Amino acid sequence: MLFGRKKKNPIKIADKGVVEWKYAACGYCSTGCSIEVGLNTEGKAVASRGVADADVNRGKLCLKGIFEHELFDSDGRGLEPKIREQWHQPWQTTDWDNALDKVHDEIVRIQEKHGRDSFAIISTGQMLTEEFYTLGKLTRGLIGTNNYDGNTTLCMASAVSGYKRSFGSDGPPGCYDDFDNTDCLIAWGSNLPEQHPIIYWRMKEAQEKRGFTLIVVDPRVTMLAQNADIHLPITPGTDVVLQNALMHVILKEGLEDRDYIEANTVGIDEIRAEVKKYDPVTAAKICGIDEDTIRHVARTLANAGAAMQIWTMGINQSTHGSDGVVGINNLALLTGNIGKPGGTSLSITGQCNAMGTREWSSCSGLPNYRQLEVPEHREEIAKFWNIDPEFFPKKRGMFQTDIYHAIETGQIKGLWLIATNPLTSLPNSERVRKAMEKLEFCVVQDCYEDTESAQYAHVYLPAGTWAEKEGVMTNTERRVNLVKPIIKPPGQAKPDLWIFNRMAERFNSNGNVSFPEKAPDIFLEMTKISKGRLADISGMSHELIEKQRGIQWPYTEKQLQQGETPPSGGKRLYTEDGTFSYPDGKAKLIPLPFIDNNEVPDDEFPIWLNTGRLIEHWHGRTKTGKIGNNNKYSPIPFIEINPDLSAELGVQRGDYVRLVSRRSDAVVMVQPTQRVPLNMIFLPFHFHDCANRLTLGLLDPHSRQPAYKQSAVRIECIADQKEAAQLSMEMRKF
Ligand SMILES: Nc1nc2c(c(=O)[nH]1)N[C@H]1C(S)=C(S)[C@@H](COP(=O)(O)OP(=O)(O)OC[C@H]3O[C@@H](n4cnc5c(=O)[nH]c(N)nc54)[C@H](O)[C@@H]3O)O[C@H]1N2
Ligand SMILES: Nc1nc2c(c(=O)[nH]1)N[C@H]1C(S)=C(S)[C@@H](COP(=O)(O)OP(=O)(O)OC[C@H]3O[C@@H](n4cnc5c(=O)[nH]c(N)nc54)[C@H](O)[C@@H]3O)O[C@H]1N2
Ligand code: SF4
Ligand SMILES: [Mo]
Repeated sequence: MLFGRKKKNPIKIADKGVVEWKYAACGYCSTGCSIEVGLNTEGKAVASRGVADADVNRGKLCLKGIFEHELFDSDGRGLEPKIREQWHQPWQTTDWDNALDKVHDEIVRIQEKHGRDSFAIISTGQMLTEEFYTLGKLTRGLIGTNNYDGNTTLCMASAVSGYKRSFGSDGPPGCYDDFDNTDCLIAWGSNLPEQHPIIYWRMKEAQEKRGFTLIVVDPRVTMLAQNADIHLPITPGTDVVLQNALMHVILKEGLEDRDYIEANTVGIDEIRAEVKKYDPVTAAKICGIDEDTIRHVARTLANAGAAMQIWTMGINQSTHGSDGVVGINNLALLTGNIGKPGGTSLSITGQCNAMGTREWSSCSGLPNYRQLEVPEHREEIAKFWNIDPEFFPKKRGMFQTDIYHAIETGQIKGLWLIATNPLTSLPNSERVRKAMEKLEFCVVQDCYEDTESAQYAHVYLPAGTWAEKEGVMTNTERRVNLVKPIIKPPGQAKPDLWIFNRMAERFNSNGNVSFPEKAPDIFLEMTKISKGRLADISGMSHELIEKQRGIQWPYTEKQLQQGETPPSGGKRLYTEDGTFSYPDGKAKLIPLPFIDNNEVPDDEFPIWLNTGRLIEHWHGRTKTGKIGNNNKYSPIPFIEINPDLSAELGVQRGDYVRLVSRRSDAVVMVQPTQRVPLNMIFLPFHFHDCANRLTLGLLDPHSRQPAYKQSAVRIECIADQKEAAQLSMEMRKF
């Protein structure tokens, strides 16, 4: 009997009539894939493909990258600036000069009346680095508000804070090549196959070649967990307890790397004292992982030739987010796994340029990891920008999450939102809504005009997106890659850089501060102030970056002059003894006492609400909700629910239920699956007026990042399913 095809019909790929391919780095996630977009004879973008000689993705793209060209003419793009006196009035279209003058005048009015810091600016991880740098110069150098932060507080703040506490500076020390060299990988709270599909592919390929042990810590049975040698379905929010218990076993059994600890760290005695309290028997009761497994994992990690740890939002988005990162770093330092091939502590970042904003936006400090708190840093940058150093604040201002509380109290009166959509992405959205209504003035700068947050704006500025602009982005492994302008922004929309430069003219009437117009010139300026810094990019240029399909920092002028081919310079950080960023060159081992301070399920709200993402969608779906081939996989808000729980409730696949938390409620469809335990549901946060109506979002004390992954809800059945379907439709209105 014959199996398979009777006739050999080769798969035919439709000819899209591409006459030219143009280069860019993908604008979705932080993996940093190199893309080529195909244009037809009319100059319309009709196809995307992976770049074969790019080290990151080696020709591959995921579901989002492959349809990325469809973004350019998707629905809802902003085509002209808009203005209105009150947020609830109808919009009037206007010209750029009028819109920008209005924004300038309102910033000046509010600052004069209520003080410099009463106007806040919230940016993003989704612009190009030259844009971040320019916005930073405008905000820190001319506007002068200290309440300037990014949506990265919702995302990477705990990683930044944890790296700074452990190593003295931010900056992920590892790279994807570590997968090819490791003997053991622990993934903490990371759904790599769905959220970073191409990093996953790199990891999987390396694992199949070399067969290292994969350990996954996640309360859900994600696809990564299904592939793991050991899956630790941890009790939500207790990773620090597990980390302390692993350290307990390592130190008790003498498995630590004494030479490494001696040469590179301080604080071993304090760690020893703290982790004594976390014997596996005690820890098991809190974190839900049995004592034998804890011992086995500790031994596997410590005995591996090289062991690496990666993590994402399961760690960062917690009241112990920063501590969880320090815990990972502690484990890496104790076992001598930093700066060596296959031995690292690598934060998998989120947005395409989450790293670029950390390095260059001046959100929490000054360019290239300089700090407002350090007088020499203020002097250096003030001199370079030609401003008075006294104009800089002497310590960082509010985090994004605190800015909203300050709007509630009336301390902040005006807001400029750039490429972020807090109505969908901040926790407790009803509270955010009330804050937005209180603002005297709000300007939204977004490539789509139909975002939830634009409802509360007085001025809307239509921006270009992704490859309608030019500039660089930095990925998870510190690789700087280039985006080239493939197509012009639609209608009157303008690149964000153009918008910042026009705004700068209005604040820079004496012309003292220079604002170069073109991205390559701005990049050149950045290379100059990067010299000798951790993120030294002085050997890079746009041309070289494109030629190499991305270069990892540091890549210095000296390396360039010596003819060293990139990216050899910057694969790993802290490769030599004593090179950590603290003045003594040593990393800190920091004890982590655990205090259970989350919202936890109780009689009234008995179910854990875990929120996160799906492979096909991007955050608030402003982009993927408009692309048929992405949206069709999950057009409706739904929950993953354990089949035993849905049976107990008497609901079936496709039924709608109401979720109720102490904040509010939401209507969602039921999808029974064994991926979640009996006492937990998982709700993707991609839908408007849904997940974040329910979340509490308690803040981490160090990073001010919200605990999106731990809230308590109850599930109510709905008698009228038709009405429920209607309500659920409302949630995908935007
Ligand atoms: N398709 C797609 N890809 C994306 C994005 C997107 O929106 N769509 N967004 C990008 C961005 S900005 C980010 S930040 C990343 C996020 O990437 P990930 O962090 O990988 O994604 P999430 O789904 O937010 O959460 C990851 C996992 O954390 C687990 N988790 C929940 N609570 C805990 C806990 O207490 N402990 C542990 N150990 N784990 C826990 C969840 O069960 C979930 O499986 O993805 C990036 N990539
Ligand atoms: N419940 C829950 N909530 C979460 C999370 C979670 O796991 N659970 N994750 C959090 C995390 S990690 C993140 S990163 C945030 C993301 O939260 P947001 O920052 O709100 O996410 P986006 O929806 O990507 O918003 C980006 C906005 O920028 C616009 N945009 C895109 N490109 C450009 C551009 O080039 N220029 C301009 N001007 N605009 C552009 C988009 O249209 C969109 O409106 O959500 C957070 N919220
Ligand atoms: S893995 Fe990330 S960077 Fe690569 S194509 Fe997909 S969304 Fe883009
Ligand atoms: Mo994120």
